[in-house]
Amino acid sequence: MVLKAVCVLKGDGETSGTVHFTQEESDSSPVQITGEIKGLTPGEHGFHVHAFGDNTNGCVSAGPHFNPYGKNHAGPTDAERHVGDLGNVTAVDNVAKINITDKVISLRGADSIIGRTMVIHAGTDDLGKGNDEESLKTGNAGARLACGVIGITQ
Ligand SMILES: [Cu+2]
Ligand SMILES: [Zn+2]
Repeated sequence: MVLKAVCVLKGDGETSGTVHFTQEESDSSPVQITGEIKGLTPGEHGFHVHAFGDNTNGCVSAGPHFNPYGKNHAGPTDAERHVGDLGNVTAVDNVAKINITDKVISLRGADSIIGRTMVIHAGTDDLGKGNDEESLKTGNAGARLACGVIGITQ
């Protein structure tokens, strides 16, 4: 069965959006991610799955990047990365249109992102290439503008 999930991102400011996830039958099928985030400054913004589906204290409660295998932070195409590392999305005229296919995240099994939090950041993710300690943890992507818990939909 095809599995679908959705995430509504909200924050303290003007940034908001909706992201849809679709995965075919098998656990190892890639996940198609589509959607739109508005209220962004033009340019690249870090976009990750964070570990916890907890927004009790806003996006901070989502914790670090989803990293079940204790890896360093990197970009989505790197062999070693956090499961949650989806890289950057690019805003044009304050809107980022999202169309990503990712082979590492899943909607099922150990790498499932269901019940975790999607975060959009104020700054650009350096994809682990920033030559400092923080680059290997967060990509120096800066403040969390908006976030939302990823849930199953029909
Ligand atoms: Cu993040
Ligand atoms: Zn990461």
